[in-house]
Amino acid sequence: MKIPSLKSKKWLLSGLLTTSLLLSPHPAKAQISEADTSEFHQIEQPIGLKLAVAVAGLGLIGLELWWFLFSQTKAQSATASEGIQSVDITVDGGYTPDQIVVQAGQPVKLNFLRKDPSSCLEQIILPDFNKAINLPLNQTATVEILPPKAGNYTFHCGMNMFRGTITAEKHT
Ligand SMILES: [Cu+2]
Repeated sequence: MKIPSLKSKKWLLSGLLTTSLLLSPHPAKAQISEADTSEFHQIEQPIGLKLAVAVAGLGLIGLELWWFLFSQTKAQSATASEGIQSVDITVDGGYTPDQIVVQAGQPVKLNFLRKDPSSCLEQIILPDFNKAINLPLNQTATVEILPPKAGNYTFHCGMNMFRGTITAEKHT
């Protein structure tokens, strides 16, 4: 019984929408009868607006797609040596790389090299591992973590303005 009621709600909504769309040009139509020359003017504007909205929508979709593809290429896998994985992360106006792929259940050394003097990036916080570390300027600070299972773990600056993700994958 739930599904039909949901469908009827949708029908009701689309019905209301259609009605409001049909009703909205009425004030414009009233004006058209007074002056025929204004007809094109009155109709052109909504079409231009619709086109603008459509173009803006497409632009947003394109931007999202670009962002998705772009951020995918930025992901970097940790290099493993004698059972310990390590990643060098440069801290300069954010984190590079900000997406790190590691193996779950194995220790990971995150070597943060902070080049940015802003206090914003002074602290690095790894909430999932209960770690908050101060990063000295122009020095490498190593943070060791052990992602217990596959999943995403985040790290961020002291004010949570810059973020990065550690993706732990299952053993293969
Ligand atoms: Cu910050």
